[in-house]
Amino acid sequence: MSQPVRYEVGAEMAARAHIDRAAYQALYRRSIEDPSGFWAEQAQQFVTWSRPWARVLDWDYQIPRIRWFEGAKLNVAYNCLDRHLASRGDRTAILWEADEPGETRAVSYRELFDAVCRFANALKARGVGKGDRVAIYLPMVPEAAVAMLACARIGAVHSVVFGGFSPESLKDRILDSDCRVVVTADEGLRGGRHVPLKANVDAALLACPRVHTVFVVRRTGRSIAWQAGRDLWYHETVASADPECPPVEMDAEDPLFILYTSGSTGKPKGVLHTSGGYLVYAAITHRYVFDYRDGDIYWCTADVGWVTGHTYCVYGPLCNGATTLMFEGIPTHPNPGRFWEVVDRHRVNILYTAPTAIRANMAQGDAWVQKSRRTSLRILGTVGEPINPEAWEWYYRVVGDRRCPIVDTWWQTETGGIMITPLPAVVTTKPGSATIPYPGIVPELVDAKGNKLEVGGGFLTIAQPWPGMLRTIFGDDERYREIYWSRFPDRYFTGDGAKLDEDGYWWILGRVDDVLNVAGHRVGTMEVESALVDHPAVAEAAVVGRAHDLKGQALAAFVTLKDGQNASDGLKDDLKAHVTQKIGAIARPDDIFFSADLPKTRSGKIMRRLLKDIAEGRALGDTTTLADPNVVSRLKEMYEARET
Ligand code: 7RM
Repeated sequence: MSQPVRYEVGAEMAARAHIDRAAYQALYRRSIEDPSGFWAEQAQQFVTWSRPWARVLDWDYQIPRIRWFEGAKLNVAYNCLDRHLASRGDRTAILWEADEPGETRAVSYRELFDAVCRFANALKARGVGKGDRVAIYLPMVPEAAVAMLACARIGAVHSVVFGGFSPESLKDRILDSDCRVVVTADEGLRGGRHVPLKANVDAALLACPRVHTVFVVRRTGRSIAWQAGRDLWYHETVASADPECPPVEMDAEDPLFILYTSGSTGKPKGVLHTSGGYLVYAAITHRYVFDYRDGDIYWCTADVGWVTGHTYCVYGPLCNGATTLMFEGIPTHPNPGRFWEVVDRHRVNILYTAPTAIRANMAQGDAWVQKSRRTSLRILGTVGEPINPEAWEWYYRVVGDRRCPIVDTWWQTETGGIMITPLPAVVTTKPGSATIPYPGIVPELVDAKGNKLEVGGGFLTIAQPWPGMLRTIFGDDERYREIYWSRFPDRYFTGDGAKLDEDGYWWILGRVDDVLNVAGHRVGTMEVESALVDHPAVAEAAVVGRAHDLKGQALAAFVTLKDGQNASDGLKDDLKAHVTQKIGAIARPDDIFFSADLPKTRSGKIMRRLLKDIAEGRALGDTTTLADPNVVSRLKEMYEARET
């Protein structure tokens, strides 16, 4: 194979960055030889603690139980707000760009502090205290950050639910973590379309009798249903709330948030993160991976409903006193030049986005990018799925004008922050590779038996604990142990396959479990299958991913109907709408294919691997274990003859 293209670190970058090559090598070595010393130093430097820790790390992977900075006390909101007031109270904390171009709001650290204190008091007035869970179902508006930080201030645990999820998904998440309070908006606004958030909450709450309070942010002002006693306007509550709210002193290991993510069963997992370790990890990675410099305008395009929005729109940047740009809209509204217009309008220095957005922009042609100047840009980042080298090159050449290093950052909801990534002044990049581990991170490649491999393909595991790691799955310690710690003893299993090349560079290949990555979002095949079989016409369903130019993966569903049901295009649309209604539009199948039989093993297991071969138009793999090998060859013929 020919050597992949490489991009060397630029001279200017090497001369000015926080961490250069020599510093990285020293830091990485130290982090491995003396992890406790290394992490203690990072924790000291980036976070203000009200009481020091007795022990840096207490790790027992038999249980498994991981405790970082044991005995230490802090408050996350204090770290993101109060301590910045004296030095940068008037600096913009959140720079908001609305869905409508040019409609902007700059919220200073002082204003954000004031809003957080008031809203924290409003939560307290409704009985919310330390350890209580609060659901946040908001669009990309500054109030989302206010609500998260208000929870952190009083020790409540937030569970942000992406605004694109259906009432049913919202209901499941509210019930799973027993949230009693919900924060939402009248509507969301995305690409000019109104999203009925409050109506969705109303529908979800029909099945959540313990929710007693709904705070409603007024975003569009359209009329909504109102339940007196339960529903409260956010703006009215905040205006009349007491502005004094001392931060609650929290233990380093007290929970900060729960965030639901897809796994290989039908039920999403409530990934639990705690306070001290998560904040340290969010802050250090934000500073060094993006080479964040004081005064930079930093823009992460992720929604706060995903972990990237938590760590790199809110906690990392605010802990570092940065200006974080929050964008409500979408890349194509009102035209495909929107991202670049926003970059120029706000003089963005650091842009962090996803391969799916890069490919969508690329598909519109270079002219939309070239209308803008982009001279402010210094660093470009990507996250969410493997980036194909063509999209990487385009991002580098057209968006960054060959001036800006690209950081391709691999991480997960579970890891809390970036794990494998180039540092912009350290690593020669190879398009498509997430390159090397962040200091303190020890990724190891193993084969199916758990033997460590030095090079080649295998499973990606992490051999040492790190402060940002998840602590459990909310309410289900056993599932946590089973999913992450049982497959390979003594290691965290990521669920990803990867390749390690001769230079020690990591190439992430994608999930090895039944989790798909659609446009950078995790979707469990089982979740979609459960939604399909929930439809009265469906007997059985199998969902697989197939390659898709823009979204990375698309969902293909093979469906067997109940006796007496007729396959029709109308039913296909109906099933797609059903999945959208059950889970949300991100899980809507692209293809639905009706089939009288599905390929199964003799023990009755559906062989999704073969369905994937069919959906991707490949030759069929091994069919010898099938109960009836004819089923699959017939299916393949019919699939290929289908009308699309
Ligand atoms: C941050 C986030 C996690 C899964 C992960 C991978 C895939 C993420 C990259 C990537 C290749 C990357 N959290 N993934 N980043 N694959 N290169 N730079 O996305 O929990 O929603 O998804 O996403 O499969 O396991 S997530």
